[in-house]
Amino acid sequence: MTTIAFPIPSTEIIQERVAAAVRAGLMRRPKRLPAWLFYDEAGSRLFDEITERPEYYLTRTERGILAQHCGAMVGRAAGLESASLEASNLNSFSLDAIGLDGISLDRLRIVELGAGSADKTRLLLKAAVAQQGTVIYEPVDVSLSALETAKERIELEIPGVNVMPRVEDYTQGLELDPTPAGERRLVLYIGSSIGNFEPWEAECVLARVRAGLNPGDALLLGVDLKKDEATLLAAYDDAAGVTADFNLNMLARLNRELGAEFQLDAFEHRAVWNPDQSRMEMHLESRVAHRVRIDALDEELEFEEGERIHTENSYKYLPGQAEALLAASGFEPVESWTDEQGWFGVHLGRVI
Ligand code: AVI
Repeated sequence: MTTIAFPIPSTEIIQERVAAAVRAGLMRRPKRLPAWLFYDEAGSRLFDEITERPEYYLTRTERGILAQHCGAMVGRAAGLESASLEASNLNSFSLDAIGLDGISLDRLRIVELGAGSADKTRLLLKAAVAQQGTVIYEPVDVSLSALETAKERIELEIPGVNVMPRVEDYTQGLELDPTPAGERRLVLYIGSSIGNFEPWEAECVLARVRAGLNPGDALLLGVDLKKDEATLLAAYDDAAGVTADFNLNMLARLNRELGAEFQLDAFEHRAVWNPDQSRMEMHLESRVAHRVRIDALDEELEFEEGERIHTENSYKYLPGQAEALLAASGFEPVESWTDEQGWFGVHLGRVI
């Protein structure tokens, strides 16, 4: 596999980062831990399971929007004007069927932030293949194994896709090769991961991505939208308890990697809607007053009964906020798509 690799931290450095994050987050009040700690191997598997839970509407809603509009999305990203789109009554990946003779589109190269695990990415890749015959797909991820799996699966499933993985931490920006004349990049940042950043961080991440792109390139951004509280609470506290396991896995990870002695049943998963900040929050709440030793830090932590560790924020955007975020980070908002209920938004922005 040809993989473009940038210096990725070794296991020791990752463990030092985990230790530093725990020292900074748990030796203060209120206690908190960063959400990136969720995604070790077990946590990534649990997250995949969450996306299949009936209460977790995000994945299937975004998939529905992409299924309906992927042809329009790749067409617009390649330079098709909305007027031509309307005239063609374009949907799905039926570009080849609508007679685009005479309309010259640039070739697209598709970059994805995070190794696209799912059928959501496939929809866009298939639409690009239908539009231009073949497509180069550059998934960007810090995990080489996630990229290897993505390459094997996608090349097998979709003839015409050439996967060129990049091992890189996209939150620090992108170092992409120059594209030939007549080719543009479409960067996918779907799945609503942008919602896990604080608003100012989200703007920094997108601005860094923007800095690695050229005029005419585009970004497709998926954001979860604000909706009724009951729907949100259920999505982050599913009846089968998968989200609870995902949250508690953070403590299990600290047991594995730092020799911590967390008793998982001493903590309870809490999902909370914060209306002032328009975000879902996840916490781990101590059921009893107790102490926990962390070997690697040579520290003993004290928990009061009911004391919480804040583990995640998931921002739910208001109408217009995603477009404002795109504009603030250097993209011109081009078009937005949503579902019938207005639960999720997919937004296309272009580098100007
Ligand atoms: C990855 N991210 C978009 C998920 C979310 O909904 O914020 C993570 C997650 N947390 C709990 N369930 C899923």
